[in-house]
Amino acid sequence: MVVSEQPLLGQELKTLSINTIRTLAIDGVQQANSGHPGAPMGLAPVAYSLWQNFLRYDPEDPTWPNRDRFVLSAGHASMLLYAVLYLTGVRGVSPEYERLGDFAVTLDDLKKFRQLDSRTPGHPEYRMTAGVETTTGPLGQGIGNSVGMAIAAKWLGERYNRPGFEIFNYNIYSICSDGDLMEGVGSEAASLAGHLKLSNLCWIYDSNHVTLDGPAAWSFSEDVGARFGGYGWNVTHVTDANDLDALAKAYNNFLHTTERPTLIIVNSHIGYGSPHKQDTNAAHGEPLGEEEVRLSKKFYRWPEDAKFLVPDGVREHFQQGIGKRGRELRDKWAKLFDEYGKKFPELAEQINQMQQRELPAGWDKNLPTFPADAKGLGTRESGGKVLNALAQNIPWLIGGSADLATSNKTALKFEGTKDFEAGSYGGCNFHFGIREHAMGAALNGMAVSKVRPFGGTFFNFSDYMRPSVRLASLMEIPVIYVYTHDSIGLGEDGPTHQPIEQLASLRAMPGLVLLRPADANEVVEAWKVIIQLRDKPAALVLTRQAVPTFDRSKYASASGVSQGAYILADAVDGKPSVILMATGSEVSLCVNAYEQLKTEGVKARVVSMPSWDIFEKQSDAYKKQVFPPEVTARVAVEMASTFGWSQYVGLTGTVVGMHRFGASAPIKDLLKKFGFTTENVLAAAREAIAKAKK
Ligand SMILES: Cc1ncc(C[n+]2csc(CCOP(=O)(O)OP(=O)(O)O)c2C)c(N)n1
Ligand SMILES: [Mg+2]
Repeated sequence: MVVSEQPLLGQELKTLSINTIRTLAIDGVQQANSGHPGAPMGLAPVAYSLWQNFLRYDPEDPTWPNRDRFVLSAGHASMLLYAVLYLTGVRGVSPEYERLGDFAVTLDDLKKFRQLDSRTPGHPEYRMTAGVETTTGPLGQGIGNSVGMAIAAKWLGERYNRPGFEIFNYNIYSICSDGDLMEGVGSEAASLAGHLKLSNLCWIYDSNHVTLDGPAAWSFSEDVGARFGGYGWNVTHVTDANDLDALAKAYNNFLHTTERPTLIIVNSHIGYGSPHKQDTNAAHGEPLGEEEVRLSKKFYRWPEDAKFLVPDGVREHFQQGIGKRGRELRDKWAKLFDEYGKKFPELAEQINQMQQRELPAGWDKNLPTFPADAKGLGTRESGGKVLNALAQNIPWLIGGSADLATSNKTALKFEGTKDFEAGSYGGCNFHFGIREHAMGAALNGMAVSKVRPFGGTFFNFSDYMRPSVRLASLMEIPVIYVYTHDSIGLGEDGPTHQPIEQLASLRAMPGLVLLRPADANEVVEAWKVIIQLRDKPAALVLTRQAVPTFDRSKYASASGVSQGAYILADAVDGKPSVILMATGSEVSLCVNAYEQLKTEGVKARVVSMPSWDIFEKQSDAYKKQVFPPEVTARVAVEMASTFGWSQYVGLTGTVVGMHRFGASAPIKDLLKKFGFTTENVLAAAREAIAKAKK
């Protein structure tokens, strides 16, 4: 290697810019004394070429709806993104998606990498830093999200573009690492993207032959190109990450590819410029150390002692490139959208509402109400009816199922509905296939694209997508999960399909709104709550089996659902000697027990409790009204793990729940075996009353 004695001199602006990204990453990690410098050092030219010469993105407005999306799926390389956001001068945005005057990332933020309350957290976080399109870090999720973004872009284009008015034609780029491609969710997502022929999607695979523990060859030896070829992707190679011409050729190749997503396999050297690490392939998820920082900077012909150095001309260089191109593109688009608004006011209005996460006027018209019916219907059935009514009113409420639409009742069936499929992207019915995890990741990508996505599967298989649900909660995005077959009540499919601990575990997830309605009219109310959420994902947990539709002239209105828990039936004087509480299908057992107790002159109260998390947000006064502290005789009934119920039944209360996995049998046998009968609830109630009297 040739090392000049004259730092910075003679470097072309592009080299200078690339080395600025590298050294900012090095210094940020070193200062934080934690993080991954190696990947940004290797990938700097890849990001530089993309942002400076290809990305259709205006740093002045990171919320421009038709911007190209950049997803750093290898979230551990976050300093790469932060350095680029700083150097390109991306503007700040408020959590309400309003543009701010300040910058998304300042030099000061780079110095505060990984510090409390900084805008440069360890891994990129959506809503925390403008320009971060989605939260990444858990490998595989970012590329999974990118598929959802590509889906949304195709859908928006087909739904809203008109001849001469290409309002949506943006592309999605994602940098991914060995880890991203090893993770199952990445494979599911790639398979789905290939199937859907998402030509607007480009993954840039950083093939650096190393992972955290050592050489990638220790655990990864497949032919990635052949694999993606098999998925139906366009696969191209760049043999040296530092070859800007080859990178440009590859990006152009992507731009000219139709009917297939593109994978660009880039061979790179992790920690490029840091001779020590390169030679040893040593562990790299740590700062370089002062000595190696110097050596690397020497290699880049950088002043060895300079820290966070941004040479004159670098930021201006980015302004001349992406800044100028982006501004022109956005200006042109703004004029086009103005014209579009005049010609197609209704469509423009929809786009604007979507961008603000507003609901169209009349979103709740024609919602069904269900008459009292002792036999009733499965909440999945009523759920499907409400969903269909809502989707008719909200054109961007779109989604599907992981191959269980018939069971989940998530298919949209009103006049004019179509499937979303390869080559025909305007449909509202999505077929995610048996890929729950990729569905979860794609739903997140769709949600950050501002459509309102829903996805269904059996409740038990929420486990298969849980990492994506968790990220939706962390990102505060309003994804909707329709989980049916919510208990042992699903019957014959048996314990492999019967959820037990899923309610408890999802209730433990911060920010997720979970609703398990008791009857058809609670389903209507639950959907009303969910559809009005703007910054929270929601899980709607529904039965397979029929549940009675309560007579609301006799019992309280289902509107109580909006408070999370409400008194459905009460003692005449409002002073019960026992409280029976339940969610979902078990509420009717409590109602039966209540009616029986009433005939015996025992004063009971039934609390229907579809959502713990919503109830927890109510005032103390309301909570005490529902659960008066002096009433200690309490019984909870839920066909699930009892974990957590003690906070409502108290130390002396009883929980009729599941303490083991279920079994394969007809529902009536299961209910009997596991004690979900009116008799058993009655016995528990009597016992609770007796205990409280002692
Ligand atoms: C799901 C998940 N598992 C584990 C990790 C921890 N982790 C961070 S980076 C990394 C692997 C790094 O290898 P690679 O993906 O090739 O990235 P590179 O180091 O080459 O940039 C791991 C295991 C993670 N971020 N996400
Ligand atoms: Mg690697």
